[in-house]
Amino acid sequence: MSPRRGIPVMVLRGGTSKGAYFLADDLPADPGERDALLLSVMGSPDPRQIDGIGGGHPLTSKVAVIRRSGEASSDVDYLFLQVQVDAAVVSAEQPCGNILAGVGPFAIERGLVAAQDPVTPVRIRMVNTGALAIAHVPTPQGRVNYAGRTALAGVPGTAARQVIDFQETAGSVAAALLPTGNATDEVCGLPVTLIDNGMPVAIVEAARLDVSGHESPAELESQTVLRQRVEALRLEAGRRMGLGDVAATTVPKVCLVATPAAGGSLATRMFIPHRVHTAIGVLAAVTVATAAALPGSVAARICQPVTAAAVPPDVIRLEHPTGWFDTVVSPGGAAVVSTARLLLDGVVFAREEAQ
Ligand code: NQM
Repeated sequence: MSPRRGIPVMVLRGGTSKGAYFLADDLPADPGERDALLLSVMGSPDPRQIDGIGGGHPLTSKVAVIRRSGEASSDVDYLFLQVQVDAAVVSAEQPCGNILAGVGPFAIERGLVAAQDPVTPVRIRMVNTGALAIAHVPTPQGRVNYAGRTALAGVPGTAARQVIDFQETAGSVAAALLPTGNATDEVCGLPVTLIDNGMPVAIVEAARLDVSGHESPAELESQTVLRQRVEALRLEAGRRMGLGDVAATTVPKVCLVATPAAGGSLATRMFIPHRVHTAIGVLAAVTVATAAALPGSVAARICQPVTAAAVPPDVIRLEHPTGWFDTVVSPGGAAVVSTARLLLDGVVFAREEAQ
């Protein structure tokens, strides 16, 4: 019997998601073999992922594959893989800005990037879309620091503040920021904004789908007719955005927007696409915030000036089911604040077949 071989892995919380982080060199080079291994490691397909390290929800069934970058403009390449929970599917079609928050720390911990004092800028090429992110990782005395006072809505406690700047996000998966050329289109008889500034999103007013947009994810997920209407809208949005038949993919997302309830710019409920996000994806938030600043879009018509205290004037504050998320959008890109935490550094084992 050959000796059992574990695969080196780190598990980090990145923003409001959690993922398994691997060095590309520790995984099979062939994408088919790699994906089969990852399905086994995460425990898919199975709603509970009981035989793997996935958490039984899309937000905890995520993988980051990192390698040193071959380009002068970036330090590391980050390939994001969404491991579907209840299907044997690993998809590279979407990026993930939450898991991104763990990439800089992982790259430093694994020696791909030399740490500086007190902050290390890590230039990350997001392989899924080609966009560039610069993560400013707190590294006092040359060591990654996870502890800090920054709270992220949807994450218990506080952690070290990590500013992430995004560049070249427009038209990340679709062909352009506004793939149809319009700020608003009619999709399935409803006004919808089809936009991609890091994540393809179809934005629709919640009231048009007969909900308030302030429901909990569980309340929205329990409404079968609503879910069918959202999926029909998504399939048509995908076609109109030039993404073809999106039935089996995780993009575009569908964002229900409504007037804010807590002093923010607008309320959001994000279908990702079959579960409802417990918070909001980072690049999805950048995209919705961009729409909020775009005259004529569905989001801009609903967006309100922020009234919450101590919020800088250039911030778009998106309310979500567990709080809020702030984005600053500028013509050249966007900036967000996130946090990450190293949870585990070890080896993981794939399922072995009986001989
Ligand atoms: O939009 C979940 C997440 C995401 C995506 C999803 C994300 C982003 O929160 O940048 O982070 O939309 O499937 O992990």
